[in-house]
Amino acid sequence: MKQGILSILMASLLLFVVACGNDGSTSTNGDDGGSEQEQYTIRIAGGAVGPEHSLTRTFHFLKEQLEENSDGRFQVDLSVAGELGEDREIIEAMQMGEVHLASPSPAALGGFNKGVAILDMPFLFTSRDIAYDVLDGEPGQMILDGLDGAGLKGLGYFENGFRNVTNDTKPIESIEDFQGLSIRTMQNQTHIRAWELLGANPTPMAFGELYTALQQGTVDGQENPFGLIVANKFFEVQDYLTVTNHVYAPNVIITNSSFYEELPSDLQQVFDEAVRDAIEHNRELAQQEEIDARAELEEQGMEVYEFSQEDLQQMQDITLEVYEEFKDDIGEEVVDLFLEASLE
Ligand code: TK8
Repeated sequence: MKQGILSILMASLLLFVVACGNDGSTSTNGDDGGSEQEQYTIRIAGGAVGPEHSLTRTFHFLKEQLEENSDGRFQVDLSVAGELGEDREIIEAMQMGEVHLASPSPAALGGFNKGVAILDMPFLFTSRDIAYDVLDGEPGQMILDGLDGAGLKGLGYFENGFRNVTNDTKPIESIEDFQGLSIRTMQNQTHIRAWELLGANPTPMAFGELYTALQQGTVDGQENPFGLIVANKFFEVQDYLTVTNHVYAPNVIITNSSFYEELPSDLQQVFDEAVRDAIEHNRELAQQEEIDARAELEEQGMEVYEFSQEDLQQMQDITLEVYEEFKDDIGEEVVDLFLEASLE
């Protein structure tokens, strides 16, 4: 008799526990409109830029901000070591709703909005103050708005930094030294063309392939901000660094627009504020990283050369041709707006 009562009690307890576990508190991304206690998973994805790079550290900061400021209603998963591939694969995953926040380089977004290519143009921004004013102002917002048609929502800009040239063949001390060097570029036509005009042999490839390509001598050199050169240990396979600051590179922060639109308004506000705080934090990290990384590259034994003002002016004059050649492709209104704003 007792055994029978015990079995009934255990079965009832099990049913009660199962019932509690199905009260709708499972996390969702707002597919059903979401009640106020609904939880939302945010997957942040990033390419393999290195665990200590300012962008990776910014994603960890953003995770903290989103989870803390939403009282846990946002649950953030980080895939920021290239687990989901490089920028292009990440953007595709976002369009499929599998990624909810990322900050690819403009080159990877060029297929969704031609105007984005203006952000990677040579010598567009000659200082951070100008870059921040333009990116955070009307010109930058125009580019973000241009992403709407691709199911993406542009949120703002993180900093990749000023790009500089490394190679393992010879010191690059003037423009003439670019002649015949095979330089890896991002996969965008404006960079390929700029390096052709400078007399180099541009080789576009994904960032994740770059270290091996440098190690195997597939390319002689590459160009990236000091922080990425250090975080990916390119100094192990590159002997010479030339400071040109030829491009100020931003990363474009994006979310999946339907994910964002389905958030309750209070969580949209938490989301927006967290991104704004992350931008400020990122720029502080990136500025300090540039100083620390350049010192690190010298400590690692790289020979560092700086172009003279005359060489920099010559490099800028030569690459100005890219603006003419791509003005129609990028959009005359965009090019003119950015050029006017960056000269103010
Ligand atoms: C990192 C890249 C990198 C970019 C490049 O995923 O490809 O050289 O500068 O930031 O997007």
